[in-house]
Amino acid sequence: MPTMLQLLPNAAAHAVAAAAAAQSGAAEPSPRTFWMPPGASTIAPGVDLTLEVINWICYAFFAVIVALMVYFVAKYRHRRGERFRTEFPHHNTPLEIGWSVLPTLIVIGIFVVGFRSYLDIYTAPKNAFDIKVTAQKWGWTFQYPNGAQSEDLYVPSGKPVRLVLRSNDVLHSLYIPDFRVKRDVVPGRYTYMWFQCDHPTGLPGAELRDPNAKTVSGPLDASQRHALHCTEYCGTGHSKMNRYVYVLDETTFGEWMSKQAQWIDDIPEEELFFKAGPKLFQRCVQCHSLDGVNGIGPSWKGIIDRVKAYPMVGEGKKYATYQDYIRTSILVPGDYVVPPYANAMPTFKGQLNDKAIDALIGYMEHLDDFDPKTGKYLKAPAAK
Ligand code: HEC
Ligand SMILES: [Cu+2]
Repeated sequence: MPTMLQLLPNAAAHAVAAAAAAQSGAAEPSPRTFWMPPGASTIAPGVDLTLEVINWICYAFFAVIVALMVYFVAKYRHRRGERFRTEFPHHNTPLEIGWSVLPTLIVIGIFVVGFRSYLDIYTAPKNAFDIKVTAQKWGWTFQYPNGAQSEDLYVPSGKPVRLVLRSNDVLHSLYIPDFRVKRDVVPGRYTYMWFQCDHPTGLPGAELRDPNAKTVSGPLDASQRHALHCTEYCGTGHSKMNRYVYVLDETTFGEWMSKQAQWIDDIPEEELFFKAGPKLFQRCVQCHSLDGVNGIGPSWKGIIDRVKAYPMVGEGKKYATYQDYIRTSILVPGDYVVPPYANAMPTFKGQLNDKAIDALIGYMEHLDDFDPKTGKYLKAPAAK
């Protein structure tokens, strides 16, 4: 544990780091301090400086007050045979002005230091790279401009990144301690957060990329990647919302993003329905359920049998097969609007390719194999 004297240089170091970052525009991660994990974003030095300044004001007052208190206790202690030595004091104008003015000045100082980083933190630069974040019991979905999706967060280094946050259910809160950013994720409203990290962490190790891996193990990148947490208790699975942030240099990030957009291409045809199905269903779950409860759209429970019985489905009819009908429902939802629902389904044309649609149809055909509440595959070896 560092002593008070070791802590002293932190404030100076942070001030230097803040100034350097402001000048060069490129910030190396700042080292771990007694209170804070390493600071890896461009705003980290400012946040840390604010904290150090406030802390040191507190240490100083603590020392002065405790020292005076001990001194007075000794000096004015009751001695044997002695009556009160002095009158009770009543009024002291210089003292009273002093203890009003001094704290006011200090608080104004804290405000100035704090407000400057506050402005940095709240206004995203115009050229920021947008990533959509959906919080849901109990996980995160990060969506990139090219349609790629991930469960850990991947960001490009050296440019501002803006996260557009929304929740599918309850209050969550996204916190990346190393970046010194935290924002509530509120159902029914968008919130925003931005940061810039100039220091790439690299891609996770092979184990981490295995989508079936239950645990994240291996020392490959543990020292580099940044932790990401939900910091709003959101139910029993709250702790499952701990993930990682990987910062990639621009080329690697571009490659990663295009590869990620094609994740489904690597899945063999016969494994599609259980490997891709639950993941794709996350795009439908706001409106469709698996358990028979109708929402904005009809539940998928029993959907195949229901659809097969439609009068316009069958050989020689408008839709030759039920697969045809479902495919059209996904690409051109208005082609047939199921009564009594509104034509409220967005088209997934350009977002779901043939393979993804096959995966979804396979999913609907095998609904008995999935948990009707969570949509998770029940036969998966790693399911429990
Ligand atoms: C914003 C809400 C919404 C989302 C998201 C949504 N749907 Fe729908 N869906 C509806 C509504 C409303 C209907 C009924 C009206 C209609 O037929 O267009 C419907 C109908 C359907 C039908 C026809 C069901 C039947 O019983 O005939 C299928 C199939 C379907 N959706 C598939 C999907 C798939 C697959 C996804 C995700 C990739 C999805 N939907 C996402 C709202 C939604
Ligand atoms: Cu949460």
